[in-house]
Amino acid sequence: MSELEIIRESLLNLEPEKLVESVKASLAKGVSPENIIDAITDALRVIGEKFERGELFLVHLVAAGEAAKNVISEYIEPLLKEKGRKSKIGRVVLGTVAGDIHDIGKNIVASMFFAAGFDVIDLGKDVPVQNFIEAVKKHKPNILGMSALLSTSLPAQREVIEALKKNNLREKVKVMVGGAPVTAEWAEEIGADGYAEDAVEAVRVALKLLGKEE
Ligand code: B1M
Repeated sequence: MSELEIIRESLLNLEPEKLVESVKASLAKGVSPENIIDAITDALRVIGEKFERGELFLVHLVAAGEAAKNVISEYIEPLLKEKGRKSKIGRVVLGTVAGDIHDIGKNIVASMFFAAGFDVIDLGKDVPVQNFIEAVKKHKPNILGMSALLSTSLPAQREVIEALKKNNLREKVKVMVGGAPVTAEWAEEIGADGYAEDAVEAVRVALKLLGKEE
């Protein structure tokens, strides 16, 4: 079994200690943090599907989420942040929208933005519409990023964009959206400026929106 398969299996079997060991072993062998994230994301997707089919329960979803979040925040995010922090490029305000407590992907995106040279103001998860607005007023970011993982929380991305318009802030900031159920079509429909499928693409899109492509 390859290193990445062991990572995937440890998470699928809900074995947090084995997951940590396999991530450490993979890093020691030179496997890239990005490939490790992909393996973890894939296992989480499968766990989510099993949960949907009633083959796993909420307790399993919680355990898998915690195991993934712990190993990523302890061993992967520091590496992403270290990776050649570039010169200051802009400021991003980021958060998971109201009603949604999924933050693993949002945290990865935050680390990638940081590594690319952005100042990152992370508002956390379950962020009310008004908090995004206040943060845009206070921090004057170049980019406002919103993550959503639930079909029920997706509309909150639209609500934030509408609130930006009401507060005459829409033209002052580029809006990016992401998260598993988000699509380019959805981003266009709600009037976002950019959408990205993963964290690497998120940085690419942000740089493009600011006219700073590498
Ligand atoms: Co939840 N959950 N969950 N969950 N959970 C999903 C999302 C689900 C798809 C599982 C399923 O049924 N298949 C499903 C949603 C179904 C739907 O709405 N269509 C679901 C459900 C139903 C729920 C609950 C309602 C369950 C319940 O209570 N009955 C509940 C909701 C709680 C709430 O938010 N109010 C819930 C709770 C949880 C846990 C707390 C247990 C845990 C989250 C822990 C945490 O985040 N701290 C959890 C988990 C772990 C998942 C799955 C299994 C994994 C999510 C994840 O972390 N993926 C998930 C299944 C799935 O996603 N397929 C599921 C890995 C992560 C790296 O990917 O977040 O997509 P992702 O981020 C990526 C990209 O999307 C992108 O880049 C990231 C990195 O590459 N990206 C952006 C993300 N944000 C971006 C922003 C950008 C650009 C790109 O620009 C700004």
